[in-house]
Amino acid sequence: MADKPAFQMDADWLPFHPNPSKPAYVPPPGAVDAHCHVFGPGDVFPYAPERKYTPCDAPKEKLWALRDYLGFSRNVIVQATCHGADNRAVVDALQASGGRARGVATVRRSVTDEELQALDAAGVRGVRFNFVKRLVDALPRDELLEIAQRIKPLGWHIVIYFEAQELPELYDFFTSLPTVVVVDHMGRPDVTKPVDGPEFALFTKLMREHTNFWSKVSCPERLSKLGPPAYGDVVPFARHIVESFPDRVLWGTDWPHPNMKTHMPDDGHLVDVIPQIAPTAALQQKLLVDNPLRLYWPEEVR
Ligand code: 0GY
Repeated sequence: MADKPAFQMDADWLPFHPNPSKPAYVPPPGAVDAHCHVFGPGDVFPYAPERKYTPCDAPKEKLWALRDYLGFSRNVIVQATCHGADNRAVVDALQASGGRARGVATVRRSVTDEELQALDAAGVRGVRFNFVKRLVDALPRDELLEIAQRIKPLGWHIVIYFEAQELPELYDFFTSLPTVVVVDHMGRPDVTKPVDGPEFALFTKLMREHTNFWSKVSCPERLSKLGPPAYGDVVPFARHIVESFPDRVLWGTDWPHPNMKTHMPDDGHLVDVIPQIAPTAALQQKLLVDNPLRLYWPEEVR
């Protein structure tokens, strides 16, 4: 009898690209893919009962192979909602990475100091607060603030994920957070609206007036209406953020691209967008090397 998979990927999901193209763009030495995930494998690291989707397995070995193929040196592995607050898959990957990966975890207020210390020892450097309603049931804000105060002494930061239409309501809460705050995917702008319009202006105001805020200029594949390979409608948004805040931006593949239902990006194409959004070697060095090292490997920065 054939083995039944422990978890069956959602029927409307696409698996990650099996053979991405080799990018024409060559990242600088030491480049960091600062937003990616590992999923399962589900029979070893089960998906969370409260998850809103069941992904394809995307184990660490595949992530290392992609890192090397695309010309990157290191990864920042971000806990995804399908694993809830069970960080074992991320921790396993960090411990197997030989120091070449750091992580962002998800915790609840029930986390103990010993558990936080163990995550830190494994290479976790932040927690993620997710406000995307299709992905999570919202946690009470007092719980998030409590977690923020507990992780601050560790020198960790907070990664926030939200969609642009939610920013007005969340703005004051975000600016009350006591650590560095990294925004996933530029706060998911609606790229059919103007880059100098009021919606994106609120996000740039957040970045300009609160210098503890950083942005990932990632995920053109989620934001674009024009689509691959150039994702040309997302480029002006990302380039504006990179040029305005060159010391507070990060880039990542978002592999294995959870919840992509219409097209699965070719990761080589995503890498080839980098010189469009960071058009000089100096900006690329900050985006891909200097900034992620400052946040995730500060002990290497003099
Ligand atoms: C992403 C995006 C998504 C999912 C998650 O934690 C997650 O489940 O991050 C998404 O569906 O937009 O950042 O990879």
